[in-house]
Amino acid sequence: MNALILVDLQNDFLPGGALPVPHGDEVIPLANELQRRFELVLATQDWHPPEHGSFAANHPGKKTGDRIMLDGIEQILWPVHCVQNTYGAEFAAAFDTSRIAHVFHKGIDPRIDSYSTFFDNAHRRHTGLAPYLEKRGIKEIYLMGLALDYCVKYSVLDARHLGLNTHVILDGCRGIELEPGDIGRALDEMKRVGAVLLQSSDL
Ligand code: VGL
Ligand code: ZN
Repeated sequence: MNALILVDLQNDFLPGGALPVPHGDEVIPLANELQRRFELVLATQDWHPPEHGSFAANHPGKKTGDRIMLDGIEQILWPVHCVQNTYGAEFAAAFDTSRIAHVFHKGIDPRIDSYSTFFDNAHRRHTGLAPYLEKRGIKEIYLMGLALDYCVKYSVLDARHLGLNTHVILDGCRGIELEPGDIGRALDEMKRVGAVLLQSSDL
């Protein structure tokens, strides 16, 4: 069995949101359409408490884009985004969530960020996605969503680490490109670990 994993299609990552991914809204129609083609559809939500350590506002004197050490690992500081139970953390209104079997939350621990939908950035805790897939015998996953150079990339690296056959639907992704070239480097890294990069028209 295969699974489609729809990554972080939340208001704050869309144009007008707190941490907008340029053109992020453009992937929603594809997310809606592709769900019919998969036996299992899963989704993730970035889901931070207000005191989360990745928010620049929680570090006096620091600003978005600064890098700090957070509980022993390097952290880029972001604007306040995807705060649990707020509008910004909700799925985009145009996103059809009716076929989603389960939603996995990440970034809940205030002391550590979690770009990956599998593990936090230091692999201290998992989100439950890996055992969920294992229990159902799912070895083939297809990912799309936001942001290509953060959540999608780190999810793909972890998925390969777990030995999953991992496919990235490129026209279903958009990147932040905080530094010029981030998207290109993310594509290279995902390829290097053996992920299959494809277009929805290849499905
Ligand atoms: C993400 C930055 C901060 C992501 C989450 O899901 O790509 N990026 N938090
Ligand atoms: Zn976040």
